[in-house]
Amino acid sequence: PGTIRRVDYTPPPFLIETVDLDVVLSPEAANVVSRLAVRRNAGAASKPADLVLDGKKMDLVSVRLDGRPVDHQVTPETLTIRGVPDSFTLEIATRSRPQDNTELTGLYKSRELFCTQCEAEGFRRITYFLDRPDVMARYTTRIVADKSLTPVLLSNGNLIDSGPLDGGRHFATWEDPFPKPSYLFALVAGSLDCLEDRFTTRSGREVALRIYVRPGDVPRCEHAMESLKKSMKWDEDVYGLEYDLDTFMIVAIDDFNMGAMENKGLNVFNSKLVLANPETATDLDYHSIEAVIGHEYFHNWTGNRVTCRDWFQLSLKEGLTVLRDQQFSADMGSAADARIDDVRRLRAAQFPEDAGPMAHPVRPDSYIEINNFYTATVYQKGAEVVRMMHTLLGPDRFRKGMDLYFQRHDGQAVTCDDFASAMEDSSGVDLAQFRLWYAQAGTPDLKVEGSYDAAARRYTMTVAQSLRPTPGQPDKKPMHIPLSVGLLDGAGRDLPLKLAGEATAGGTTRVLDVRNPRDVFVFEDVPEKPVASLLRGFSAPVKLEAPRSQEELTFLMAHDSDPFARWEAGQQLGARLILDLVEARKAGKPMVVSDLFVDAIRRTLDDQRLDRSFIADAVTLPGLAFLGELMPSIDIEGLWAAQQRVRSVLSDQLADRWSSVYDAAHGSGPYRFTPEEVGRRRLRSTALAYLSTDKGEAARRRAVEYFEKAGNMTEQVAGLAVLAELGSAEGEAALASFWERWKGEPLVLDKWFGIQARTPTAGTLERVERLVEHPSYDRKNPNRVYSLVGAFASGNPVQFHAAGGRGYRFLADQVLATDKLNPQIAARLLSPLGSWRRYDGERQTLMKRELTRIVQEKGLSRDVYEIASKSLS
Ligand code: BAL
Ligand code: ZN
Repeated sequence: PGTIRRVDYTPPPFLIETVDLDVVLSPEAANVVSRLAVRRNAGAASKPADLVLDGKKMDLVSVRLDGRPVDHQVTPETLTIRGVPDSFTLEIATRSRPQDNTELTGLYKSRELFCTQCEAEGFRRITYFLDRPDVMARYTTRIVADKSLTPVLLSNGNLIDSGPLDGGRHFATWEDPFPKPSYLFALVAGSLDCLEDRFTTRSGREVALRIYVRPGDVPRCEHAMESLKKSMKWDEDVYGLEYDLDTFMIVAIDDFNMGAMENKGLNVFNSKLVLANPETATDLDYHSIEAVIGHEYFHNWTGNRVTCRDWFQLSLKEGLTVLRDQQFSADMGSAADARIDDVRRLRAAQFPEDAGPMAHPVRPDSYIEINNFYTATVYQKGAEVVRMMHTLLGPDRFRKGMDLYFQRHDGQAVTCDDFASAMEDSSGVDLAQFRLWYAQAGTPDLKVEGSYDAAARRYTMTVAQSLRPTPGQPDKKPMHIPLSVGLLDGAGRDLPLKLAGEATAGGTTRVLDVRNPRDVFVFEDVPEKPVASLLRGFSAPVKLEAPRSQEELTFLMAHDSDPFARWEAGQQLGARLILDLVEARKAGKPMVVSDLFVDAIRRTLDDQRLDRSFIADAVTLPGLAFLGELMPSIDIEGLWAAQQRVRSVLSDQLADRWSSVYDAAHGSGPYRFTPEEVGRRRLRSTALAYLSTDKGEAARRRAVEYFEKAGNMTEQVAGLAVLAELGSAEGEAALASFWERWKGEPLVLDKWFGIQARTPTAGTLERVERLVEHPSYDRKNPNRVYSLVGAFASGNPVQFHAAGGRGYRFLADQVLATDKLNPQIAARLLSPLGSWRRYDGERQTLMKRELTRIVQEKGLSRDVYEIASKSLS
């Protein structure tokens, strides 16, 4: 398969002004007639005689130019119209079979529902088109279908006509007044119920809000609707951005490759990100629904009104929109928890990606299959890049930059550079060096050292940066890194900060501009030797190394005024301890957990000033993915043994604390999704997990009681996970009763599969192998595949990497089987095998063997081929 390169971009030779679609749906086929108003693009470099359209996996029925037959040629991926004039109308009729489309891209069926997914290149499976984001057209869509089988007919924009037709059929015509790229086209048709509400924008537009779901699911849409209204209000308040159509629709679909999709006026969602009630959804589900409803809604401006010139610019809309959804979540709940969450996610998924064979810049330089670039780098690191601009400019100038961006580019398809220019031009801040964040892959290493000169009352901070080579980028330039810092006095108070050359001190947190391989910052009038608080708020996506004693970290854990840095000090302390234990274990020495660490956790649990959510974050040990990144070669067995050892010591030595926390965090009354209640449940579940570490009789009884008395899904799955890990008869009984109760609820059943797949104890792989054969396992349903195979390979490193390589073989088998149905999902499942270089020699051999087996498979998709071959190279 060929490689597409960013530098080869050229403007489209033709533009399409309007698209009139006639879509006739029946159980046998979808017949589409598309009328395109085409003209040459005056801005194009060349003037080709022929028009080449994209298209695949459908039958061409007819093609006419200005009403007449025309010379044309079809290949598996193109339709070429020979000798076209400067301006013309093209009418193309095609036919496809949505019911056979298991790739879930283009037009397909999810159960009895017709739906579409066009990003990135799905529209070309519906009709022949210039399927690229810089071709923006106005769409009118007429849908015809059987009225009783398919009562609801939806597309983008406003409904302008509808009515009955002969033969029991009916039609609906939708018109979207905003020019859009084809990837934002959507169509949904089927039997759906609807929750309806209204929102009045601040300029007085009355917007009808509709959430469509399968019959019977309307009562589970309240939270999604509330989240939507909050998102609409928030975007007006924070960014001055209003909604622009008379209706905003969301449809929940059971079979969906992504989380959700921001189609203009008609968002299509994975049902797990819409449906919620306390009995079936967890706090995490509630939170994700709010965040993703926000994310897709915010795309209306950052993505839809201003879109991407080409797919290399994907982070233009995704990085920015993730930042916006992160800001929204921070404003809706606890900002500290939200930030800790962002960083955890970044470290667990993006840092390993940046250190692996698929490492790519936030704005990639090349791809074989664009669907493989909907990555943590483009999304999460992309958000960090925009956040750093926010940090460098400050909130007011950042907002001015956003205003200028919309003023300049509304209705256009633009680049990441255009975004940076708007920020630069509105603020006067030079972002020339900063733009390297878009171009260079890899996570920078930052080494920070401090020294205090008592006589001169001066504190000197030396910062050294480096960036390792990544595939295709052997040499790197120094980056512009905003490093947010503070200095604490002996009582733990923030000192006022005055940098050398400044007349007076200003503020207690400063953002240092790190720009060189080595930078020195001098703070003056420092009255005593301070403790430095570094990378406050995680001001840059870097790996920080600073020689700080355990005492200093414990001090920061207790006193830092920046909640992120406070949490981070505990994580660093925990990580250092666990890594030391891994070394001790390797050397055959006992794994001794320092009292200092136990005391620090005890103090955190006793600290009355902290909210429960923060305490739960702070007493949760660093995850295995994060820890693995800190090792030259990942010793997964050692990490697991060391982490378990620390857990067990904390469990024993703080048993009274866990018990009292567990008892005190007992809830009453109906479920409420508030920060306080979420924090209470989290802390209680965390305490339960610590209390269950010894697997004793009392622990088992407590866990059973917690599970059985759970008044909501959050507590039920927390209890089930603990019981599953305990194993024993209680674990099996809980799994069986959970199954019995929830076998009719697919989204809850996903949790049942997921908990079993993530259980880190021996025997899990055998269980997962059995579950693949379970009557409820469905390889065609992405949620189910992720909940079992994805959860095992990506969420259970201990068992996936168990000696012998059986986990690797299992994954490769599943990837190959899934690839025949849905290449996008298969490619995503595959990524854990790409980390083979990070493991010992024996595991390397075993992982490479499976990758090689995959690459050699006949008929492999482009998606899987790209990941597997790049992983091996
Ligand atoms: N655009 C694909 C789904 C999302 O990021 O919103
Ligand atoms: Zn997005």
